[in-house]
Amino acid sequence: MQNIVPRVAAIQDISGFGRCSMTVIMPILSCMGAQVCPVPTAVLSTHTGGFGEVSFIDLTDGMQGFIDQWKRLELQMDYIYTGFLGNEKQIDIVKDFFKEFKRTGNERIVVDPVMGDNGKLYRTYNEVMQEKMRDLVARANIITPNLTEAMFLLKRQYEDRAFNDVEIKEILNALSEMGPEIVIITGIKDTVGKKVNVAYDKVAGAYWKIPYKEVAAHYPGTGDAFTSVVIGALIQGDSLPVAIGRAARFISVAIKTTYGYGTPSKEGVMFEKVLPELFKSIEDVEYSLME
Ligand code: PXL
Repeated sequence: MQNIVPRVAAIQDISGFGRCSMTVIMPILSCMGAQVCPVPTAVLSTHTGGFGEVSFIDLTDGMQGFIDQWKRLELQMDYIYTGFLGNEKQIDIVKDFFKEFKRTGNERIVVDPVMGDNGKLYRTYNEVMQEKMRDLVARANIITPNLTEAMFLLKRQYEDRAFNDVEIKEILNALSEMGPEIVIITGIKDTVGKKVNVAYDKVAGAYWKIPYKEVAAHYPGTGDAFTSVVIGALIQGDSLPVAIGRAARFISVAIKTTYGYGTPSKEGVMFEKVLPELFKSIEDVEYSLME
């Protein structure tokens, strides 16, 4: 780590209501001891998942100015983290951002290829954007797709079924061959009937499986919270499986807390109530090595 307080450049949108992207990432990473340096890609009145017509201010043309001034200031980042990207040009600019701020070689690039869920891509994700996202993923150190996104990146058919260890390892390998040395896939059903997050660390040659309890409700922004906790935990020096285990536990507690109040799921999880989870010991974090 290069900075006394590790820096994370977060290239993300700001949605005024609905708890996703920047409004989730900043508090979580701040709690975990990182300085978040936001590069806002757009400002929206709410996220796009169910609130009707959204007021949308596109900041794509302002992003280059961030790169230019940060370069003049010779700012050094420890992590560069991108998620939901709204158009092709943004992906091009993010690629440029990676090039400019990979200065010492120690910076880690985290790409959460937010493209879809449950076997479907978001409406905005045309063929060109998918191809550009593949190129972005190739430049990342760490990627965190869900199973839907993993399959689209690999140009494979999404299947809603259980996967055995051999199949899981093959998917992880195929994604890491695209470039990233750490691949984390969220939301896979394994053949024992458990929901698991899985990971491959190419340098260590290790495959990990981290179980979690599935909850009936679906809340937006949980992917952003998941990746933020993983980054925060890695910054704190946790191993990869422990970082994923902490992220899974945080999401699970946040969902459990929220579900009980019966609030509309589009309002996201009440993570504000469970931030103290991030300070708890890691002893109950479950994981196993895939042989
Ligand atoms: O959490 C992903 C996300 C980020 N930003 C916006 C979104 C979504 C998911 O729907 O709409 C604006």
